[in-house]
Amino acid sequence: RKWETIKEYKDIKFELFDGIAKITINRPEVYNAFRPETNMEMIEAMDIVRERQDIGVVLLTGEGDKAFCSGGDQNVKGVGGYVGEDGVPRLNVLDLHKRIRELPKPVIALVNGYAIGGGHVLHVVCDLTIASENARFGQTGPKVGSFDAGFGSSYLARHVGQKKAREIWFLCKQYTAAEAEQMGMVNKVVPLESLEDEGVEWGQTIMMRSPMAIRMLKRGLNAELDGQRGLMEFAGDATMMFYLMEEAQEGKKAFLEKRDPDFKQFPKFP
Ligand code: 1HA
Repeated sequence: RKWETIKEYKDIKFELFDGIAKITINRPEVYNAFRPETNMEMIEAMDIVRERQDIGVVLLTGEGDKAFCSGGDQNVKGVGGYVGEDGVPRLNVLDLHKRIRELPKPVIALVNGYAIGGGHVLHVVCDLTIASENARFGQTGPKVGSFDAGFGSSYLARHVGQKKAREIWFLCKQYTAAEAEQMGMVNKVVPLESLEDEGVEWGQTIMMRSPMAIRMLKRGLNAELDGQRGLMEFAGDATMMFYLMEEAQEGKKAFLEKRDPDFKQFPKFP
C-alpha cells in the first residue's frame, strides 16, 4: 500500500491512500506524547481533511509499536499548560477534540500501543477505535496532576458507563485491549501486524456508504450529547440540505426577480 504525503509536518505524518487520510503522531522517543505544535499540526490536518472532497475517512495512529499516544509531553508541561516554542502555555489538544467531533467524516483511532492520559482521551473522542492486541489503555491525571473532565470523562462514561468511567479516572489503572473491548470503548482488537489493514478496510467500507447519511448520523449521535452546540451542527447540515432543494431556491429566485415566492407548489409531506 503506497501512502502519499499530503503535507510535510515536524511532529506528525499526514498521508493519503484511496480517499483515506492517515495522521500519525511521530514522536516515538516520548511515546508519541503531544506538545502544542503537535496539536497545531493535527488541527491543521483535520481542517484540510474537512475541505478536501476526495477524503472521506481519517485514521489516527501513533508511530512505532509502543504507543498510540502518551498524552501531554511532560517535558514541556509548564504553569498553565504545555509550553510551545513560542513560550506560551496551551491546552490546545481540546481544540483538536472539537475538530474531531465536528468533522463531518468519521475518525478511526488505530491504537497501536499505549493510549494513556491525554492519549487515552484522544481515542475516546474518535468515532471508532480499533486496537492491536498489545494496546494498553488508562488515565493518569489524578496521578500526575491533571484531569480532563470534558469529553475525556463525560463521553467516556457514555461508552463504558458511569461506574467504569469513575474507576478509570479515580484509580488510574491500566487495561488490556481485551478489557477495553469488553468495556465497550474499543470496537475491535486485532494483531498489531493487521491493525492498519483493518483500519483501511473499515475506511474503504465507510467510503462505499452514502457520505450524507454518514454525516447526518455522526451529527445526530453527537447532538444528543452536545447540547445547543450539537444542535447547531445538526441544524447547519439541515440548512445545507434545504439549500439543495428547489423550495429554498424558489425563495432566493423570487427575491432576485422582485416577485412573491410561489411556495404553494411544494409538497407538504405527512
Ligand atoms: O490531562 C491532560 C489534559 C487535561 C485537560 C486539557 C488538556 C490536557 C492535555 C494533556 C493531558 C495529559 O496528557 S496528562 C497525562 C500525561 N501523560 C502521562 O501521565 C503518561 C506518562 N507516561 C507513562 O505513564 C508511561 O510512560 C507509559 C505508561 C505510557 C509507558 O510506561 P513504560 O512502558 O514504563 O515506558 P516509560 O519508560 O515510562 O516511557 C518510555 C519513554 O517515553 C521514556 O523516555 P526515556 O526515559 O526512554 O527517554 C518516557 O520518559 C517517555 N514518555 C512516556 N510518556 C511521556 C514521555 N515523555 C514525555 N511525556 C510523556 N507523556
